[in-house]
Formats: sequence, C-alpha cells, structure tokens
Amino acid sequence: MDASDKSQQKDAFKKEFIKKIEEVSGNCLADASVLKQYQALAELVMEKISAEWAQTNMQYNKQPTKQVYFFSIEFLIGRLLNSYINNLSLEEIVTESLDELGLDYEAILAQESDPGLGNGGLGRLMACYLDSSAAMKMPAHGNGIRYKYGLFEQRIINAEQIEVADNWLKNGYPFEIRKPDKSVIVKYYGHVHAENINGNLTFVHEDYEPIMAVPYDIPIMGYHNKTVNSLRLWSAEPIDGFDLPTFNQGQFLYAVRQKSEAEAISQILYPNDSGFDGKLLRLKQEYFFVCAGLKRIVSHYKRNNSNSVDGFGEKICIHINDTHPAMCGPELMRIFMDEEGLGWNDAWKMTVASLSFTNHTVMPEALEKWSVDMMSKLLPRIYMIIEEINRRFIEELDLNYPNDPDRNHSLSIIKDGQVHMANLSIVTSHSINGVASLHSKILREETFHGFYQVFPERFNSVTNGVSPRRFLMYNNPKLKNLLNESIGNEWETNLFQLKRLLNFINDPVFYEKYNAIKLSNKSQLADYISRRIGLHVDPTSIFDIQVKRIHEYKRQLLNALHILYLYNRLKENPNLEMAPRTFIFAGKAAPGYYYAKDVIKLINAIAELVNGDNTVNTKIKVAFLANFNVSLAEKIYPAANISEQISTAGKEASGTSNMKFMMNGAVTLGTMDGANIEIAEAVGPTNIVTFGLTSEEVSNYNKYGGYRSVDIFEQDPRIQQVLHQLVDGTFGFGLNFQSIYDSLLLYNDPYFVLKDFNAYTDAQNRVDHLYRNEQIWTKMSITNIAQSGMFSSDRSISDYQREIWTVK
Ligand code: Z2T
Repeated sequence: MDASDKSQQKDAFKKEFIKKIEEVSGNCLADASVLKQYQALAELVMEKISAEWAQTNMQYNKQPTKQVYFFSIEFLIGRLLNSYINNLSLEEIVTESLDELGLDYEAILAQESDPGLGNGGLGRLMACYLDSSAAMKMPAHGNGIRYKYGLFEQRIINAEQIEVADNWLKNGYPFEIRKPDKSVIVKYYGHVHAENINGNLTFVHEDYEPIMAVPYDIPIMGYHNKTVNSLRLWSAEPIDGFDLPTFNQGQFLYAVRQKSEAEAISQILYPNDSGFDGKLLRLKQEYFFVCAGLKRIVSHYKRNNSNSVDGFGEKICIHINDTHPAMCGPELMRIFMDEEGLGWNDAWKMTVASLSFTNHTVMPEALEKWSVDMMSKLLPRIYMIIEEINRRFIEELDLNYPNDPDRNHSLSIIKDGQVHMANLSIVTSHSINGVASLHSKILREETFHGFYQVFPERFNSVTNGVSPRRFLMYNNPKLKNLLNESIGNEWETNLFQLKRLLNFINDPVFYEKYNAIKLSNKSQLADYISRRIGLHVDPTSIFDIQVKRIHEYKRQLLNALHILYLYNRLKENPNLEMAPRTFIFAGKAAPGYYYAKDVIKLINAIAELVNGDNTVNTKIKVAFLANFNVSLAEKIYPAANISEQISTAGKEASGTSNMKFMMNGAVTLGTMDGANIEIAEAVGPTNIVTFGLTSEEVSNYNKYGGYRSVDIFEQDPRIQQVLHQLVDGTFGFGLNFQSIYDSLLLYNDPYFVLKDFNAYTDAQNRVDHLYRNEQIWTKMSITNIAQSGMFSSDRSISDYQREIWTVK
C-alpha cells in the first residue's frame, strides 16, 4: 500500500469512526467516553466483518462441503476486537488513525469485556480450534451456551479468594447477532408413549415443559483470508414470556416463575474444572445446547439437500468436546427416527459416522455419571434411546465375547443406577481421542482399556495446540516484528517455519535484539504487577511463572513449598549465590474446592512473608495475580523465563499453557507429563529442565496404595522445616495450614509432592545455573520458539481433519 493510498484509507476510516461515535453516543468525538469510543470501533469492525461473513455462508450453502461442528459446554474466546482488526489487516489504519485523533488504542481495547465462558484449558482449546479452522479456511463452527454470567471474577482479600459475579454483558456485547427467527423449542419432563400412526410405531412426547432456545452468533474470522465461520451460543428464554393475553393473579405468578426457571438454564457457567457434581441444572444445560444445536444443523442440512437427511453421516461432523455433549448420540437417533422416520439401523449408521469424541482427563472424579432416576424423568425419550443403545451394544458384546458378564458390566452404558457418559460417547462415536500422546496411551491401556479391546480402530490421538495468532503474534508484537525481520513472514501461516530461527542460534546480534525484547516484555509485566498489587519486582530477575487452575494434581503446592525452602536457605545465608527470582502465580480455585483455596491462601501468605523481609527480598519475590483470564494470560506469557509445568505425572492430560509459554521463549521446568513429553522431544534434553517420577512410577506406587510420605518426611530435614512452618505460626497468628499438612502426612500425599520435592529443588538449582550463563539460556529460549511449530492449533486441526473428520 503506498503512502497516498494509506492516508486516503485513514481519512475514510476517521470519517466513519466519528460518525459512528455520534450514532452510539449522541456526542461528538471530544465528548465521547472511552467506552463509547470502544463501542463505536467495535460496531465499525463488525460492519466490515458482516460482508465477509455473509459471503462465507453463501459459499458453504452454494457448494455444500463437509461441515464440522464443535459441541462444547465451554468456549473461552477472550477479547475479540484486536484479533478482528488484525485479521482484517486493518491494524495500521486503525492504530494510526486513532493516534492522529488523539485517542489511546490500548485503552479502547481494555473496555472490551473478556467473556469468561469457560473454566480453563478445555474451553480455551475450543476457541483456539475455531481460530485455526478459520485460519485454514475450514468450515468448522462452534455450538455452545451463552451464559449470562461467565466464570466468577476472583479477588484476593486477606490472602483469600473471593468470588464476584462476572456480568460480562452489562454494557452489551457488540460481536453477537441475536437470531430469534432461528429459535428452537427444547422439551423437558413429560411422558412418552408409543402410538400407531398410519401403521408406523411413533413415539409421542406429551406434557413436557417447553423452553425456548434463542441463538446468538459470533463471527470467527480467519487470518487475512476472508473466511468467517460461526460460533453459535444458545440462550434460554421462556416461551411467550409475558405475552400471555390475560392474567389472573395465579397465572401471573406462574408466568413469572416460569420465566426465571427458564432463564436459569443459561444463567451461569458451572465453575468446576474437571470435577463432576451431578446437578439437575447442569443436566438441563447439557441437553439444552445439544438439542437446540442439532435441530438447527439438521434443518440446515435438509435445506441444502432436497429436504432429506440422506448422506448426513458423510457431510456433517459432530465433534463432542468431552462428555458434556454426549447426548448428541441419542438426540441424533431421536431426530432421525422420530422426526425423519428412519429405522434404527439407518439412523445408527449416520449417527456413528458423524460423531467423534475427545476425552480431556483421566481424573476419575471428573467422569460424568448421571442418575438414571434424574435422567429418565427430565429426558424420558433420550433415556429410552440410551437404554436401547445399551441393550443392542451388550447384545453385540454377547455375540462376540460369549459368557463374559464382567466385560458386559464394565462396558455397560447404564449400570448401578447411573448412565456413564464416557461409555455412551465411545459407543456412539466412530472416533475417540486423547489430547497428547501419553494421555491417549493411558486411555488405551487403562481408563478405556476394555473399549480399546472391542473397538481398537476407534482410538486416536491428537496432541493439543494453541493459536499462534492470539498467543504469539498479537500478544507479543515486538517478538513478531523481530521474527519477521529475521526469517521473513512465512511462519505467520506455517508455524513450522519458525525452525529457520535455528540459523541465528549462535548469532550475538540476534541474541541482543531478542534479549532486549524479553526484557521489555518483563518490564511491562512488572509495571502491571506494581499497578495491581503495589509490588515492585525487578525485570532483570528470573520470571518464574505458574498460571493455571489451582488443583492438587497441578501441584502449585510443590512450587510454594520450594519457595518457602528457598526463603529458609536465604535466612540462613543472605549471601547465597543465586540469580534473583520473581515467582509469579495466577489461577482460580473452584468455589467449593476448599483445599485449592487453602493453597491460594498459602501462596499469598508466603508472598507476604517473603516480600516484606528485607534480608531475602532482593533475591526472591512472590506475586499472586488475581483473576487469571485470557486477557491476563496474554500479558503474562511474553514476559516469562520459566514455565512451571509440574503436575503429578500421568494426571495432566495435555496442558496448553506449556505451549503458550514455549512460543514466547520460556523454558519449561516440568515433569514428564501430558504434552511436556512432546515439548521435550521437540527441543531436545538440553533445552528443557525435567524432573520427577514418571507416570509409570506413579501408577506402580498407586497399585500398592501409594508411597509412604512419612518416610520421606523423616529423611529430609528441609521438608520437616517447611511442613512445621505450615502449622507453627510462621505466617502470623491465626494463619495455619493444617489441612495441607495433614494431606501431605496423615493422608499420605496422594499427588507425590514430597516424593518429588528433592528432584524439584535439584531441577530449580539447574535452572539457576543455566540462567546465570546468559548465552546458554538465550540459546535455550530461542530453541524453544524455533521448535514450537508443532504446538500450533493449525497443526492439531489438520490432524483432526486428516485422521478423524475424513471418512476413510
Ligand atoms: C479442562 O480444562 C480440562 C479437562 C477437563 O476434563 C475439564 C476441564 Cl474444564 C473434563 C483440561 C485438561 O486438564 C488439560 O490437561 C488439557 O490440556 C485441556 O483440558 C485441553 O485438552
């Protein structure tokens, strides 16, 4: 674009923008608040997207290609405005124009609410997969719930987590389009009976409670490619609402109650990551978006296919993200049989052909098991179909493996009064996959071993990936520019091209530029920390970061105990030779997970102890940043030196922050778990610091009831000291951590924290030595970026496309 072209475009943009400001605020630019500036910019951008959106949809309708639909109870999309602007290639026009108008682009972006429609990795993965599908011009869309309140906002008060409602819609949301004309009725409760209608056995559902599902569509835009896919989120509304013609008093109160009961379904996201709690409202949510989403997909398919569902199995992929959407199987059967008049066998073939399933955890407490009683009352027809699916499945097992009641029982979808949703998902899908290679192996050999024996061909593995747009290009612009000036820009559309960085692996000029960028990113985070919690941290210290949900298996506790141990060493010897370190934590605990909340309290208590002690605080500091969400995550990764990935081996299915850190040049300090193993393979043993038990070792101990944590305690005086400090008043009067102490000693340390303690302190020592050699460290850091290509979600999506969504 030449200069006069550009200035013309900027003039045009400024004109449009000023006009928009007047429209949204009734004020001229000078009097418009930053919120109004944001709203005007968002609306302008949305107008530019709409044309390409309509075009993409028209293309998909004109030549119906295979369409993929991600069904997920979470989509953690993050802020969108800056992504849209960059994806449209408008970043220069917009930033320069706003600058010339005297406006602050960053401040405008900060007005956008960050939709917290997910708990963590699982929901964010879906957002990365939508981003990558659009970036690769693949027709893939999302289907989920438009929660009125997302994941709670976390505040830290007196070292403790306080939850505040997340009212992300309070200023409206400019990137959704409400489509009431595409509403669907979802039926709960009632009775089903078989009727003979014109000689056909037909199932009739009566006396049900209808709820209206209203879709809101959000555009998912590709990178510089004019593809715009859709994320459809469903909102629950009462039918007719207050429009009932006349009210007597009783009807009026009934109508009001109906209204709030209906709205309850999409009112709030359940804040548990990887823990099943069996609530009726959650079951309603699960059926809600499954039923509404499938209804629209089927009717859209029929519209493009001469009003017939023929060929649905070859043209439509329904991908279920963990088991929350597992009712897709029985619901598709219901639609094909009850609404389209197909027989069981034809319906079954199409259902299995279109369904595929990803599992995200092996933690037994996360496996969904709904009570038969609850499900059969709430969803009588769906339950009936599940019974029939199970009856036929067991019949087939009996044929292939006669006289094997143990097998039948262990694989049964319904048993002991519960519906096992993972079993349902496997039986109704042609593919089941884990999210990293170790995880998939554990699924085959342990978690779903019985199913693996019966359906070996259904088992796949796709290692997770993350969006390089969101987690490298847009959140780390300085690094992006350095990459472009060094290796050209092919990496922007093929992240494997980052390997070209290896040409600079010994180049001191490159090192200098690279380290200057890392330092500047760290200074930015340091500024944020001082603004938020008033703590001054040294940008030249090692930024050692663990950000993720707080969970015992993720072992934030191991990190915290190591800091306490380091504090003790420094108290003994304030001149201890070590590179200064800043330990940074962020993450939310599920509101009912008291142990995790105690861990947050402990980290904050250690922070207070350490940061306030002048004999140690030039060497170490600790920061707990409240309210970890996508926006905060984007600020953190570019500033990291060390990526803490220290889960008990075998427990973290994949992890994805490990990949986001790696892309930004952090070195992984991790166990051989999840995708850490693949990161280690990619960078080689000299460019990662690994430690601790392997998953085989963990599982061997667990076969015999775990290891004996008291033995370790008795052998290791460092551990004795830190554990005593948990309960001896070290953190001040009234603050003691008996629950943590008990879990480690009395309850035998189920996550092997003490068992791995020594290996972890050794590994931390290695990190210190490596970091103090700037050349070695820089080389490690750059190698991590260079080898991060395989962790792009573009690669994951190509794998799904090739291995799972293509009929072989
Ligand atoms: C979640 O974020 C994950 C698994 C779950 O199992 C639930 C939630 Cl909310 C039901 C995570 C895994 O813990 C993590 O290892 C993985 O990287 C991520 O899903 C995406 O696959």
